Amino acid sequence: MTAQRVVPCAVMRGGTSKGLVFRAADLPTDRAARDALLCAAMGSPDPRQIDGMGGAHPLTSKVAVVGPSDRPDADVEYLFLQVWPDRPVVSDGQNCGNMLAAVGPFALDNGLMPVAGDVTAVRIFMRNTGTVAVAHVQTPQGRVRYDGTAHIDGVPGGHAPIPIDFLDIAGSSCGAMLPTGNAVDVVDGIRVTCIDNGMPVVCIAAEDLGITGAESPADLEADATLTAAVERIRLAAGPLMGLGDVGAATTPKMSLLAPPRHGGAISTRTFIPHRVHEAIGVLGAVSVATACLVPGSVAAAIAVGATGGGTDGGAVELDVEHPSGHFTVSLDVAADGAVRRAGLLRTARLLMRGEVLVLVPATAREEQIS
Ligand code: NQM
Repeated sequence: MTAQRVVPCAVMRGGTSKGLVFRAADLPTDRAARDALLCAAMGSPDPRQIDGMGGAHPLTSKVAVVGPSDRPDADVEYLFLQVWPDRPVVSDGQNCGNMLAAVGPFALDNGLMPVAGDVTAVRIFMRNTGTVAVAHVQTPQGRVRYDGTAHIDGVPGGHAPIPIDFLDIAGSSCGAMLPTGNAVDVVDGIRVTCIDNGMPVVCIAAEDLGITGAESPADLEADATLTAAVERIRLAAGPLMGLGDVGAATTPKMSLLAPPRHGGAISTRTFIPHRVHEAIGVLGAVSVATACLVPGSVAAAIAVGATGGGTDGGAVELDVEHPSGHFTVSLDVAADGAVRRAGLLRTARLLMRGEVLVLVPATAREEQIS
């Protein structure tokens, strides 16, 4: 008989994503044991994740692992893990800027670092990419505040604002911001821009794939010819971007671009990489916004009012349209075109705290926890 294992965790919304947040010390250190536990906790593999906490979509099947950091430039460390709903797979191959928004509040709520005034700056080392983000968490009267009036598209209502700054994230997965060395490559007969400013993304003009770019995520997912073309390009672009065989990977993301329709700089529909995002990933949006500033790129040819690069010290604000609204990214661009800082707004909320129960054989450490 396999007993139910009991593991402390919180359920949190981070930006437009949702998932389980664990203290690193509460999970097995053995990777296979950890992944088995997380699959069981989420109810994977099962497209409906009916026997677990997952929401049957990649955006609601996410895990953040948070622990203290002994790095001089960070207060806490964050490991993002994507649990595939329909496969017994847990991947650390990508970062997630949405679940990142939950990390600061979780660290403060769980005493991983002290509150420091009305707003606490939490320096987060993101283990997936080896880069640092700073999240500014509302902490009046010594406690994390979740309520407020800040709104982000894709989440109903208002919440406490969590401005986040990303520092030096160019090439964080691929080694270079333009991993192929080119602003444009031709892959499977289609012009693309491969870029990594925090997230590997392949930018494609929607019209080059025979669509307008205004289609709904459901309509795009139902278009078998389109999805096959997008996947062919992805599989070919992965090795060119230094990511190797990406057949089983969640990157690169595939962003189909069109002229803005609602006053923004550019319109997007993003495959992540097989489902279509209802909005756009945080670092995905940063990479697309950055592509708009790269002279000669597929994105720059489509974007409206996107200028930057060469304006040393100036912040450029870019409004990335997506299926459920806008995502505004602020980029600090150096004279040589390098992006030094990306800033954006997220919100997060603690939805539930307690313990998750999983049917997996216990490790010695979990025996102690339970
Ligand atoms: O790009 C979805 C999300 C993400 C990732 C995805 C993300 C990011 O919206 O930083 O946030 O692209 O897989 O959570």
